[in-house]
Amino acid sequence: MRNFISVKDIPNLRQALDVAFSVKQTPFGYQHLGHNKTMVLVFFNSSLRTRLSTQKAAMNLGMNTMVMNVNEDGWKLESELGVIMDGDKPEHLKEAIPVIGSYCDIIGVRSFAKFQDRETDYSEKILNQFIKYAGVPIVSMEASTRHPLQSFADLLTIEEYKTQKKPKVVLTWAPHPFVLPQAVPNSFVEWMREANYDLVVTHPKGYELAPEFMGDVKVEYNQKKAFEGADFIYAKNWSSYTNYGQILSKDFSWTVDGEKMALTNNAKFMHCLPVRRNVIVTDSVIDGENSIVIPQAANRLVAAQAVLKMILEDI
Ligand code: SN0
Repeated sequence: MRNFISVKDIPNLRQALDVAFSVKQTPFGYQHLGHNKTMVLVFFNSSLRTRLSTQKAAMNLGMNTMVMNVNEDGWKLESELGVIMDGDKPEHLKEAIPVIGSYCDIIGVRSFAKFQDRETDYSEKILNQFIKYAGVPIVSMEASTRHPLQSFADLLTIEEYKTQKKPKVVLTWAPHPFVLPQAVPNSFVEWMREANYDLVVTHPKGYELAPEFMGDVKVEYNQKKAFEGADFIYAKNWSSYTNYGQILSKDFSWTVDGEKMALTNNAKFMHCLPVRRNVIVTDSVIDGENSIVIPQAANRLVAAQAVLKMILEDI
C-alpha cells in the first residue's frame, strides 16, 4: 500500500483485518520494519487519539516520529495556487510539503473541512497537495471528507464484538452545539458498506450525506424505528451537506438515551470521541455496560499500526 486515504487504498479488507489482529497480538513483533525510518505527523487541527495512537503505532514498529502543529508551531501555510503571497502566510504548501518529505519516510496529515465552500472541501485540496508534492507515502489522519483510521478501528471493534456474521449497524445523527465535519460519518458508511454489514443511517431531514458515500444505503428518518433490532449504535453529529456546513437542528430528542437503547437488540454503543456527554449521549448510556467507546478508541492504535505496517512493507 502506498497512501492511506480511504478504504479503497486497502487491496484486501479481510487481509488487512488479519494484519490488525496480528499486530494487536504481537505489537513489538515487527520492529525491524521501521528501523531507521521516520514519520512526521502534520496537524492543521486538534487531536488527542489520532496523535497519540499514530505516534505509538509508529514507535511500536521501530520508527521515529516528529509532530508538527502547523498553525501553532510553524509558519502559516498558503494552500491556494497562483496567489500573491503578501498576506499572513509566509510559506506555500508547494515548498513546505516536499521539505517535510525530505526529512522522513511517511507523512501523516490532518486537515479538516473549512466549510467555506463545499466543492473546495470535497476536492481535498490540502490532502491532494500532500500526495502530489511529498515524494513519500501519505496517511490521512482525517481530511475534509474522510477519517479512514477511525473507520478502520470502528470495523475492527465491530468484528471483535459482533455475535453474528452480518450485524445490524445503525449510524445515528445526534445534536451538537457547533458545526462538525461529515468526515467521520462519510468514512464510516464507506467502510461499513465494504464490510457488507446491514447498515441503516438515521438523521433529521436535511442531514443527508453525500450520494457518493451513501450509494443505496438505507436512510430511516424515524430514529426509534432505526434503532429496532440494532446490534451496534454508532452516534455522531455532522453538519448539513446539502445546506453545506449549516446546523439545521439542535433537537435534543435525537440524543441517544437508555429508552432508545432499550429498543435495540442489546446493542453496543459506539462513538469516535471526543463526545459531548448529555448532548450526543446520556451519561447512563456512555457509562453503561454496553458502551464500547474505550476499546473502540484503543483500537485506533491497532488500526494505525496495521496501516503503517502495510505501508512500510511496500517502501
Ligand atoms: C471531529 C469531527 O470530525 O467531528 C473529530 C472527530 C474524530 N470532532 C470535533 O471536532 C469535535 C469538537 C467538539 O467541539 O465537540
